[in-house]
Amino acid sequence: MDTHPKGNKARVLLTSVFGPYAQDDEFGSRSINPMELYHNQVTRAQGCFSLRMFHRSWGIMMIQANISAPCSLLDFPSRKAFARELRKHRYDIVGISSIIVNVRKVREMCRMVREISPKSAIVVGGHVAAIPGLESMIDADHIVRGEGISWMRRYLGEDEHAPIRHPAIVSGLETRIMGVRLPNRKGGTAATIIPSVGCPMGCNFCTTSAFFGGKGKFVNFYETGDELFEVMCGIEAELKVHSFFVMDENFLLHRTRALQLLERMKQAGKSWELAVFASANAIRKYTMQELVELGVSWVWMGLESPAAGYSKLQGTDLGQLVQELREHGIRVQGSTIIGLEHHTPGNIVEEIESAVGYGTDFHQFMLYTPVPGTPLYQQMAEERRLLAGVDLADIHGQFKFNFQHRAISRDDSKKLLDWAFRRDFERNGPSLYRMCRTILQGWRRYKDCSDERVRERFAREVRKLSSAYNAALWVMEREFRKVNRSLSQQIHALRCEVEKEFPVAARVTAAAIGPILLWTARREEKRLAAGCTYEPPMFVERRNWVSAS
Ligand code: B12
Ligand code: SF4
Repeated sequence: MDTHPKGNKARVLLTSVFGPYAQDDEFGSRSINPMELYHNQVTRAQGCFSLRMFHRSWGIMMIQANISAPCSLLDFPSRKAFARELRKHRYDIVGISSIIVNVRKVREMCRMVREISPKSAIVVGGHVAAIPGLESMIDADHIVRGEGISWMRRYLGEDEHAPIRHPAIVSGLETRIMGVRLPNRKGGTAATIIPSVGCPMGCNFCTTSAFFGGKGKFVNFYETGDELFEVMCGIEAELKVHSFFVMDENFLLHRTRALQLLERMKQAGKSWELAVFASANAIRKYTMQELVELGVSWVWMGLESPAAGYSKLQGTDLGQLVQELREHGIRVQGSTIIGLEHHTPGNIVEEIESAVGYGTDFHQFMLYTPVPGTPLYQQMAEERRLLAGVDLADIHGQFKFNFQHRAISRDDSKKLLDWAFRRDFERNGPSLYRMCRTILQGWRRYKDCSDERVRERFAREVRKLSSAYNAALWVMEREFRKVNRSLSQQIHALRCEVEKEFPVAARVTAAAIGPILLWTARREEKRLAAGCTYEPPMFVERRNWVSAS
C-alpha cells in the first residue's frame, strides 16, 4: 500500500454506516438488529425490563485518536447527514467502518462518495473486510483486514509503532429500562477501555479471533498492567468514573498484566469496578479474592455447551463457577450456542434447560453460525453445507441458520433460539432482579472486608439497590404475580431482605418511586407492543481540525 500523497496533511472522514438500524429496509437494516447490545442479543425477550442502551463505534474512535491528520468522525449518521458532510468539507480520505451485516450500506456509501466527492480515496475497514471477494461487491480503494490504527498511520506516513493514545469513551449511551431514560450524568456510566483486539483461543466460530490473526494471535494495545493503569487513571480523571467496561475478548487470560494492574490499584487505593469478558479457563486462573480485589463486578463468559469440547471450558463445572461468582457479588453474563454439531431435536431442549438452570444474571443465546472469515465458515464451505441465497444481512446468529445442520432445520433454529430467550426470562425473571440478588450477596459478604477499596465498591453498588432498584423490585413483584406466582414470591423475598438491610431508604423509595415506575413500565410495554424502536443519536467529532481550516 502506498502512502497517501498528502501524508498526514490529508483530511480524513471516519464514519460508521448510516441508520436507521432497527427497521427492515433495502440496505440490510433489520428490526431484530437494533444498535443496542442487550436488547439485540441478551434481554430481548424481557419486554419493558430489557436493558436498553447504545454503544459508540469504538474502532473509528480509536483510529481518530491515534492519527495526527485533521479528522472528522461521524457516528450513526443518516444518509442525508453523510451526504451533507461530504459536500461541506473536501475530504481526501473517507474511511468507512462496518461489520458484515451492513455490507449493503457500505456499498451505498462508496457510491455516494464517488458521486459527491470523487477525489476522495475510500478506505473500508472493520469486520466487513472478512467477506471473501468484497473487492468486487463495493467500489473502494482500500479494504483493510485486521487492526486499523497501524494501517491508517502507515497510510498517512506516520509512525505505526507510536504508543496508542486511548480516547475517553463513555461506554453506554441513553440507557433506558422500564420506560425510564436514565440521566446522562457525568461519571454515571462506565468508561470503555480497549486493551487489545482479537483472542488467541481461536474457537472455530469466533469472528473476532479470526479477524485479528486466529489461534495464538491477537494485538495488544497495552502490554503491561502499568500502562493500563496509567490509561485508566487518565480516563478516571477525565470522565469522573469508577467503573470500566473492559473491551478485551479475554481480559483475564493475560494474568501477568491483570495482576500488575491489581498491584497498582492497591498501591493507589483505587476502588474500581471492572466489567470483563473472560473464558472459564481464564477465570479459573484466579482466586475469588483476586477477582474481587481487581474489582471484577461483571463477567461475560462463553458457556457454549459443555458437550462441545471447547478447550476453554475443559475441567470446569460451569454451574458451580457461575454460582460461586454470584456469591461473591460478580454478575455473570452467560453465552450459550444453539445448533452445535452434536445438537439434535432430542437433546437441544435439555441443553437449553441446563444452560438456563445456571441462573446467570444475563444470558445471551446465539445460533452456531459460520461467519465469513472464520475457520468454521471455511469448513462448512468445504463440506458444501452453506445454504445458498442467505442474505449477508441475516448472517449474525440471531435469526436462522445459514448452514445445513445435520439434525435441526433452518426454521426450527429460529424457534429454538426464540424459545431459549423466553425460557430464560420465564424461569429466572428479569435480569435486573437477578442482578439485585447478586449485588446483595456481594455486599453482605464484603461490607466488612478489611480492604477499604473493596468495601467502598460494594457500598457504591448497594446504594442503587437500597433505592431505585428496590422500587424496581416492587414493580417486578407486582407484574409477575399474574404470570409466574413463584417468581413473584422470590422477588418479594428478595425485597424483604433488602428492606431488612436498609429499612428506611429501601421502604421509602419503594413506596415513593414504585408506583411511578409501575406506570412508566406499563406505558413502555404498550409502546413496545405498538412497535416502538429506538435509534442512537448522531455524533460529529473533529480532531486536529483547526489546522485544517
Ligand atoms: C460494541 C459492539 C457492538 C455495538 C455497536 C457498536 C457500533 N457502534 O457499531 C452493538 C452492541 C450495538 C452491536 C451490535 C451488533 N453487533 Co456487534 N460488536 C461489538 C463488539 C462487542 C465491540 C466492537 C469494538 O468496538 N471492538 C473494539 C474495536 C477497537 O475493534 P474493531 O471495531 O474491530 O475495530 C478495529 C478494526 O476492525 C479496524 N477498523 C474498524 N473500523 C475501521 C474503519 C477503517 C476505515 C479502518 C481502516 C479500520 C477499521 O480498526 C480497529 C482498530 O484495530 C464486537 C466484538 C469485538 N470484540 O470486537 C461485536 C461485533 C462487531 N458485533 C457483531 C455483530 C454480529 C453484531 C450484531 C449483528 C448483533 C448480533 N446479532 O450478533 C449487531 C448489529 C447492529 C447493527 N444494526 O449494525 C460481530 C460482527 C461479526 C462480523 N464478522 O461482522 C462482532 C465481531 C461480535 C462477534 N464476535 O460476533 N455490536
Ligand atoms: S474464547 Fe471467546 S473470544 Fe476467544 S476465541 Fe473463543 S469465543 Fe472467541
